[in-house]
Formats: sequence, structure tokens, C-alpha cells
Amino acid sequence: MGDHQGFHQIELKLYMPEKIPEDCIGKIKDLFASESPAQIPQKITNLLQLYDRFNIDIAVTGESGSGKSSLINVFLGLSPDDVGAAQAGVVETTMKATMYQHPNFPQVRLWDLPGMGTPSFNSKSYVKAMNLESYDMFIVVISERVRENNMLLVDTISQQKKPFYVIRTKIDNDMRSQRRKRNFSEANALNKMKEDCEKYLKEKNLDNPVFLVSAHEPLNYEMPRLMDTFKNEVPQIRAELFVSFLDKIFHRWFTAGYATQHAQKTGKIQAEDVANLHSMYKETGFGAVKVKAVLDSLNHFQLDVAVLGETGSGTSTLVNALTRMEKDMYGAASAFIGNPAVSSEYQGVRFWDMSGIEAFMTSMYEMKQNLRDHDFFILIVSDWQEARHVKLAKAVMELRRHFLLVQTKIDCHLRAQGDLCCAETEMLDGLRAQYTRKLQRAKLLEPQIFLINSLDRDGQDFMVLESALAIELDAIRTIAFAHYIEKILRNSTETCPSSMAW
Ligand SMILES: Nc1nc2c(ncn2[C@@H]2O[C@H](COP(=O)(O)OP(=O)(O)O)[C@@H](O)[C@H]2O)c(=O)[nH]1
Ligand SMILES: [Mg+2]
Repeated sequence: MGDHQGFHQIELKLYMPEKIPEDCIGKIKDLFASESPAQIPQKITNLLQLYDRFNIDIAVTGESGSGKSSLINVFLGLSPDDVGAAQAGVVETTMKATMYQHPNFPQVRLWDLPGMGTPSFNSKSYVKAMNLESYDMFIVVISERVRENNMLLVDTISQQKKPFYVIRTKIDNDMRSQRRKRNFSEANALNKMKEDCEKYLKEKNLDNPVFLVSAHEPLNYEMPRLMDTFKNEVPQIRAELFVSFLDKIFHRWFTAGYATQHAQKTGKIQAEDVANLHSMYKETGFGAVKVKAVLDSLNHFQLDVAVLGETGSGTSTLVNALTRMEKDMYGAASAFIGNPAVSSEYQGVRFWDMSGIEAFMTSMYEMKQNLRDHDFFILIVSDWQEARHVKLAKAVMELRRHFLLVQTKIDCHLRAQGDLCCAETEMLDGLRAQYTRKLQRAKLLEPQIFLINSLDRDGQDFMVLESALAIELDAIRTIAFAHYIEKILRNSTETCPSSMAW
């Protein structure tokens, strides 16, 4: 076995898996081999800025009263009475589609189409009048049972070879009425309904996904699965659309004019951005194939968040609370340092429990070596220990990353100070001011400070922490990705270490 001599000189390097899959790495290395790595971040951020303004149009269609508007509100995360919500339960009077922008994905435009089967439209004229060819994807809403109109829509859409979901809604109603039957079993009833919908698709050799949902009970039936599928697939569909658009305008002169016109007419992209795309191609040579490799990698890219703090400060509890993992659940954060927590709450993010590393990593150099692949930091303090916490914060700052300061177990602190009988908000403000002074004294950049109890997500700053974290992670994703690609290219072309700073 190993020679343990000189153990103290061996630098401890924790294992961190790649942030994108091996095949993406291979493609990037092949396609960008001749690029100068130093220029890659700028080129990629320019490309992604343009991509950020490219819209995808999703039509929500079906019969009048089938529940389209109610479903859109679930997608938007709004109640029917909220500002900006689609009006549900109203008799359709307009012939025009209404657009709703997804709050988390502003480039995803949901179109509430007038219902089929109103006096203004019979089925054939509907298909024509709705300009179905201007949409990129469809959601066909069905309630009660599959009707001829629904199949006509499915036929038309499938001929266009565009992605679509079939959504059977108002399942709560179905279940309520069927419950009266003898031998009722919810599972059997749902299976039967699913088979009914799928039967029609199979007859047409289609295997599009079918979801059984209720807009009135968004946590039940297949609404959660629908939301997850949507969140996962739509960014990919949008990326494919963009690449196919670039292919048409860069590489196929005979389709370029039409594609440009169509995209501008439907508002998928602005005229000046089409011009920007052309100059990007001229200057960087990023054509459709290279852009596809970049977007594929970006869709898989994992941001790494390290949670630092003294052992026992509540790191695992916080990670579990953020990722919605219950204690002892499979996948819940354990003391095992090499096992990141992931969750659909933060897609493309890995949370690393790194509590206590400052205790066994003796030098600043060693600590930085082990933190340099992390993109963002949460510094947990349960009891402030000047030397320890300042050392951690310095390491993060020297890596030129950002961190949030989180005081955990705030309930215990409040209880301990309870004798002073001042209001909770005063105590919290006092604590925040104390931390600010401490950090200023140590000449550290002032991070945002959150005072939380990880076991009470509704209390104190927990929700503010969640939204601040989401905003921070969103803000660094592109730049972290661009530098990661640079690093991959550097590693394959040079032997010298990549630049750590971004
Ligand atoms: N029970 C139940 N009612 C629903 C559901 N979705 C919509 N509705 C009701 O069905 C009616 C028509 O819904 P709406 O969304 O306006 O349909 P649209 O005409 O297709 O936009 C309204 O009264 C809604 O409250 C559902 O999932 N369950
Ligand atoms: Mg409606």
C-alpha cells in the first residue's frame, strides 16, 4: 500500500466532478480547438446576450371553456385575481390571442388563444384564423373527453412537426363525479383516462406527452410533473429553435430572407439583433454548429455553491431547507463532503456542504485551491469566531467570488436575548449592525446578511435569503459558464494553470 512518508507535504485536493457532461466537453474541445481561450469569455457572453433576447412562442389552445386561461395562470404562478393573470371563466368575445410572459423565463411567451367551438369559429376556420404556423410549440387543452375538435387540432399541429403537450385538465371534477361509482379506485380511473387520450395519439403514430391535471389543485395529479417537464424541456426547445434560425440565416442563403422576415414579424427577434448576429458570425465565426455546442453545454451547466462555516453551525440543515429535502431523506445533505445536494428548486445548481474545511486546511493556498472551482459561497455563522470566519471570507474574496453571510439558529439567539425585552426587529437590526461592523473592521467587502432559522422557512429572513440567492445565482451563471469553457480550452491546449479570477 501507499507510502505515507511526507504526508504533510501532500496537498489535499477534494474531488469536484466536471460542470458539464463529458460529451459536451469533447465537442467544445473539438470545435473550439483553434480559438484563443482568453477571448472565449467575451465571445460567449456576447452570444448569450443576443440569445437572451430571442423569444419562443407557445400557443395554449383548445375549446372554449376547456380551462386554458386557468392553466396559463398556473404556469405564471398567479391566482385568477392577481394583476397580470389571465381572466378565467369569461365568455370569449375577442378573436385575438393574448400574450402572457413567463415571470421566470421572460423569453417564453404563452399565448392564450381564443377557444375553438365558439360561434365565431368552426373547426376548419379556426385552424386557419389562428395562424398556427407562427407558434413554436403547442399546449392542447382538453377537458371532460377527447372530442373531434381536439383531434383536428392535434392533426394540424403534428403536421407542422412542432412539439406539443396534450393536457387533460379539470381532473378534480372527473374524480369527484367518479368517486360515487362502486369499486372506485383513483389510480385505475386516472390510468383509464390517460389511456383514452393516448389511444388517439397512438392511432396517429404520435407519442407526445399527456398530462392529467387540475388547475384548481396544482399540487395534485400530474401538474407538478408537467411543470418540471416544462421547465426542463422549454429551454432546450428554445435553444434548438435559435440554432435552426442561425442555420437558416448564416448557412442557407435561399432561406435567409424568409426566416428573417418571419422571425421579425412574429417578434421573436428584433431587426437590430439580426444585424448583431450577422456581425457576431463575421467577427467570431460562431456559426450554427458552434452555437449549438455552447447552448447544449449551457443547458447542462452546473453552478457550484459551497456552504462554509464552523462544524455544527447548521450547514446541512440549511442545505436541506434550501433544496427542500427532509432530514434523513435519500439525497439529503450528509456530513460527507464529496456529495452535493441538488434540487428542482435550483435547477443546474449543486450545493456543497464544506463546513469545517478551514479546520483541516491549514494554509490559505490550500483552501483556495479547494474552493476555486466553486462559483458562489454561503458563509454560515452560528457563533461568530473572528479568526475562522474572517479567514473563510478572505479566501472567497481573494478568489474574487461573492458570498452571502447567513446567521443560522436565529431562534436560539432571540431566546437568549429575550431577557432584554426589546422587540424582535430591534434585536435583528442590532445583530445585523454588529456583523457589518465586524466585517468592516476586517476590511471585507460587505455581503448581504441574513438572519434565519433553517427549520422555519416562513420566519425572519429565510424567504428573503431564498430570493436573494436565486437572483445572485442567475446573475453569475453566464459569466461562470463562459469562464468554465475558457478553462476547458486552456486545459486542453496548455499545461499552465488557468486563470482563477472571473
Ligand atoms: N374544477 C375545475 N374547474 C376548472 C379547472 N380549470 C378551469 N376550470 C373552470 O372552468 C371554467 C373555464 O375555465 P377557463 O380557464 O376560463 O377556460 P378557457 O375558456 O379555456 O380559457 C372556469 O369556470 C374555471 O374556473 C380545473 O382544473 N378544475
Ligand atoms: Mg380563456
